[in-house]
Amino acid sequence: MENILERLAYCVENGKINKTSPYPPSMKDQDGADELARQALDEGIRPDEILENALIVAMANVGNRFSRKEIYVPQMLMAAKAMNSAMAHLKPFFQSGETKRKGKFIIGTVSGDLHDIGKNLVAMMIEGGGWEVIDLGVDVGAEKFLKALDDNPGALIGLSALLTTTMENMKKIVSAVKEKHPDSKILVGGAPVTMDYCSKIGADFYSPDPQGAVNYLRQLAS
Ligand code: B1M
Repeated sequence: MENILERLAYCVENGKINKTSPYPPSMKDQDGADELARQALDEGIRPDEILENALIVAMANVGNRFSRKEIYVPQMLMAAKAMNSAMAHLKPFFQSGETKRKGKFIIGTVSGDLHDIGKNLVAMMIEGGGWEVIDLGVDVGAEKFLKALDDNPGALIGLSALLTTTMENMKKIVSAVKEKHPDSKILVGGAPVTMDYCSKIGADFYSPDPQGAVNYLRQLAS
């Protein structure tokens, strides 16, 4: 019989939120990520073990399948919802400091830009990768990023831009952050962004998809 962490990982990967959620139809009336995460904690499994051995594994599979175009945005969003329902049980342990995370990641969509679907996917994958995510939302300018960095020294930064017109603001934010914190690491992404543009504006890394972002952070943390 599969152990509880394997079952939890399966629920997250397949977007099964809780017992009453109808998706996916093949798992109707079965426990979902919500119930299984609670049960795993009740069985005495540590929150960091649940994160490492169920949620991170599941989200890495989701990310890789998405990169290979085997699944699409709707499946990824369902996986995100399932992960969030499990994370709701784990968060109090991480927030109390009882369980450590890999580090902090500040993310936002740059000023002038209201697109947040891709940014939210990246945030969710990075959270699933074991990081604390500080999501500043959309239309975020340099000052807000700098304030968040002051409040969370050493945090990594992620910028998302979907409009060619707002890519210029990405450049302004990178310059402002690098001027004040030359050692900071900035990851950029979004449909019009390229590796070439990333190098041109002095950011540290570009990823076309959430999994690339997770891999970059993992490599920095190791
Ligand atoms: Co807008 N929009 N939109 N829009 N919109 C686009 C981006 C556009 C390409 C549509 C088009 O004309 N074909 C076009 C941009 C053209 C350009 O600049 N080249 C456009 C435009 C012009 C506009 C408006 C100006 C329209 C108008 O009002 N005249 C306006 C701008 C508003 C503003 O931001 N100030 C606008 C508004 C909107 C809505 C509000 C209606 C809505 C956004 C809703 C929301 O986000 N909450 C919207 C939408 C939905 C889109 C499209 C249809 C879909 C974008 C999306 O969510 N894609 C888009 C056309 C399209 O892409 N087909 C379009 C799915 C998402 C998962 O992908 O965000 O690329 P994406 O994220 C990917 C990767 O890029 C990467 O990972 C994600 C998963 O793979 N990634 C990162 C993203 N961020 C990353 C960060 C990283 C790493 C990877 O590290 C930090």
